[in-house]
Amino acid sequence: MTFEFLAKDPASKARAGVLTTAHGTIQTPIFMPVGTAGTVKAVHQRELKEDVKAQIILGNTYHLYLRPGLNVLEKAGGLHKFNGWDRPILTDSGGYQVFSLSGTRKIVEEGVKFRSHIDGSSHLFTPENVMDTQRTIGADIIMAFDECTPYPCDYKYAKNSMERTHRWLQRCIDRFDTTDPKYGYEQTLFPIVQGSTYKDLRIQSAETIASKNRPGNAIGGLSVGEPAEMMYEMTELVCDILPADKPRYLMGVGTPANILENIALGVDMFDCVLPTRNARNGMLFTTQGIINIRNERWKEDFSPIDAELGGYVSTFYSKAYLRHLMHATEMLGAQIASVHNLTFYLWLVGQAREQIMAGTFRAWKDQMVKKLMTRL
Ligand code: PRF
Repeated sequence: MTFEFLAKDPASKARAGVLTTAHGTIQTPIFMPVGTAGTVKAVHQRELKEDVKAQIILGNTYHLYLRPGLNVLEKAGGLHKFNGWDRPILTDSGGYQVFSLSGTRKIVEEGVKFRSHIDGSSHLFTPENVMDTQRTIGADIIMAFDECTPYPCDYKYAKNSMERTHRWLQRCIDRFDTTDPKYGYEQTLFPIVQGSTYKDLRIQSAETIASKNRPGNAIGGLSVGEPAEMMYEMTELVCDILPADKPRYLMGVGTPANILENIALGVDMFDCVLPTRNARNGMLFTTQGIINIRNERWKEDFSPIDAELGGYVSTFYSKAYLRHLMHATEMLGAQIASVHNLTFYLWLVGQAREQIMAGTFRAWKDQMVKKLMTRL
């Protein structure tokens, strides 16, 4: 994997680049739609390519390991072959889902013992077997096995957890570097910075992660309930330490405003369930601001969902029709809303990239943040 640095905004720390993987290139900054169980919920692959213009999607180790399971994925020839997505894929390690989803779990030095949220069966994730699992899934970018601390988190717990995450990282690296890809193309391992909201821990973690000298780095443990200003403070601190010539991925972030603010601090890659999850509840992100399509206000509004955004679903379908579908709990409602929100997110990072290339990002960002977070 290579990262070509193309431009830096003069008035912020925003950067534009190109990431090249075995399944194609990614123009950064980028948003990656979340496809937890090998599918971006309610959006099929052709729409992802042609309407959303997604360049890379996420998969999840925890979900894919439990269902359909490694035997099926291996027989399919990996996730790309299984789900028909031939562009880049990134898999999260399960180091987050195991904490947020599984019922009972126990952290030991060896790894995490947990029960499946599907059938209650017992499992153990270790740094080693999580690397092996991600080799079997076959994602282009795979993530280290970490612990995402909750917020708030006391200092002592955050420190112990971070130190364990660092020990786990070394075990991930040792395993990854002594195993081969299963399907003949290169995979890349990203380590993850932790350290909760403590500056000294974040500095220590960023320095440790930077010293591993991997082709890309991630920032975890943020957007877990802390105030946005605190997240930005941590992101800036960490970005200033992580190498400038490698991509930086901020995990699980966020709102359109969060994304623009973090781009301004030097982040290149984002993922979040927000555009798809909120779409299913009727919350739409548009070029004019945020709307709840279920509101009475849109009952007889036959204008396009978002004429300025363009794209097929956002211009073809009206607000009134989408409102009706949502109220009738028709599946098409969730589909249209999901494609729309993802199209908006990809449009937003594409605009950010153009503004960075033109050297005008900072001023554009400041006015966009206000506009996008207006509730209509
Ligand atoms: N670690 C991993 N995945 C994650 C996170 C993390 O800290 C977050 C935090 N926002 C989202 N997804 N492995």
